[in-house]
Amino acid sequence: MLGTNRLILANIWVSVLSFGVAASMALMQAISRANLEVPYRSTRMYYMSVTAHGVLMALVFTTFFIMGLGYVVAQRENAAIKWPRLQWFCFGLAVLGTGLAAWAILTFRASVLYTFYPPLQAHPAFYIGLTLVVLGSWGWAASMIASWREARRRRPGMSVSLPMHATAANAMLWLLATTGVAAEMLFQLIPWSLGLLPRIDPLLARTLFWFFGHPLVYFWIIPAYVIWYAVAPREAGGKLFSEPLGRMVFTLFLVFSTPVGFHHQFQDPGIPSGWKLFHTLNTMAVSFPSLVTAFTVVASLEIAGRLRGGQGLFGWLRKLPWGNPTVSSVLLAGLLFLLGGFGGAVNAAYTLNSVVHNTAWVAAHFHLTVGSAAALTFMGACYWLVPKVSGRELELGLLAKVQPYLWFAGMALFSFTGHIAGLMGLPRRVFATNYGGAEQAQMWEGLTTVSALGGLLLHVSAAFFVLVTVATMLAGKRRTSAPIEWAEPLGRPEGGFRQTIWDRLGLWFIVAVILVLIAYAVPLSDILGMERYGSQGFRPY
Ligand code: HAS
Ligand code: CU
Repeated sequence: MLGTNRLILANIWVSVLSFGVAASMALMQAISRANLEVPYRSTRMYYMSVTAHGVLMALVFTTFFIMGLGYVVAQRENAAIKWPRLQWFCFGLAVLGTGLAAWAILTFRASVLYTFYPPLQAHPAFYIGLTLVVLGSWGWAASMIASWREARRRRPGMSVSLPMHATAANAMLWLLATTGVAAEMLFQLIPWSLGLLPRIDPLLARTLFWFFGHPLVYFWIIPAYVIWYAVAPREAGGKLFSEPLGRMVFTLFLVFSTPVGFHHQFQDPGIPSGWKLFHTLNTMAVSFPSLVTAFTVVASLEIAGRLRGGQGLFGWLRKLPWGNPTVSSVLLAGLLFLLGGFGGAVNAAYTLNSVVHNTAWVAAHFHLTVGSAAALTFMGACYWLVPKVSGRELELGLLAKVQPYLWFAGMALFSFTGHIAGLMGLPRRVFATNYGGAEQAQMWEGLTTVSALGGLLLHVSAAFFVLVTVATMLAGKRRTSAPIEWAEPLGRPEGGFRQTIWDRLGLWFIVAVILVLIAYAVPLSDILGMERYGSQGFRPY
């Protein structure tokens, strides 16, 4: 097996196993939603399991999959990845970090949820572990940018492939975004958890966190879009409707993803509302590339349906290969994301945010976005990718076929009810959604029970996914490994597309940095200039 394929598979292994642990942790949350009285159900267990679920899903499963996919893209582009030894070292670092953080969480030393807001305090191993994961991912990002540069050198004046462009944009976005969380870790959380700093400023920490936390969501969605643009249309038998539009989309993500963090802090004091408005406007700007994506990807799928003989306004929909799990994952992920994106626009409006902030609505929103648009796409991508890089046939194909539909049904039950209960005022992250039988809580009890039922379907779906990928990697029938091919764009000139302004990622990176400075310099210096008292650490569970 090629060395790079081994590295890709190693990343997928960590990703899939973390996903498995994270999914089983959610059982506690489902039980809590249904308010079932079972032994082992306690606040301590609940907050540990929410933390494990959030950290392993949102930060570990995604990051390792994304790194694996990045190597696939770079290898396809240049026949080799940059600095393979360094990449193995970074992989080791990230695995070590994951191990440290997981140890701290699973031994009840870090029940601080995946946002790790102080003054909740975790064991230093948690913060140090996550910092190592970020350090490892920096090595990956550097390798992606170097691959992109090499591809440009090899064919001067010509565009690199769309997936390479997207991956390089994502790597740059990641380097910019993670400076925020690195600063929070190094100057605040780590010294404070070690006892070197007696107090911590929660507002500063939250601001640095969301400087990172919002671009993080685009770090997740960009690789999913790579699958939507470059894999799904081909798997469905069609063509990419417009590659130039795709190129613009990924560049715009690089520019607008970071200067928006205050849309998570609308309700925080200490940040002037004018700056919050500026972040809202940027949030509108960063939604635009997703609207373009909805158009381009659906148009590409329509081409596929028509090439397969679909007629009329909607006839092409029925002709799509709904039984191909990679394609159905993308279709279903996209359907869920339509609603998730709509919810995002609600979140981003200052006044509406005051209704939904910190309610079950938000958890419902992000299960449609990261939990569906990204996660379901990644699962579907594994069914396409793992056989190709492992040189083995997909095992348990029937489970793979049903898995996306189970996810869709589970997520629909979970999220639709979550949105409604959130509007009624059900807070997020509560141990007992019935508040011990309180009267007000009775109005959403039916909804939380349905949402727990959705959780059950999600568990079955998650188990199917883990079974299929693990069985394929371990026991799939050997075959010759197949090459990776991207969807053919409509209207590609002989020899490929020439570079345009959207290809100049270095330039756009500078624009992104300037926007970030405008969005953050004044409010951050205000925060630092205020009289600050800070808080001691709390470990309630
Ligand atoms: Fe969000 C909170 C605003 C997108 C993730 N978001 C969160 C949190 C997470 C998250 C994890 O403004 C919770 C953080 C926490 O723990 O506190 N979000 C937005 C907006 C967008 C958005 C405006 N979010 C995402 C994406 C995420 C994600 C993407 C992860 C991957 N979000 C917010 C705000 C908050 C927030 C506030 C704070 C709330 C609070 O108060 O705490 C937009 O980017 C969305 C644009 C998307 C669209 C949809 C386009 C539709 C497409 C589908 C095409 C269909 C296809 C299918 C392909 C406009 C592209 C075709 C099928 C056929 C059958 C034909
Ligand atoms: Cu955000």
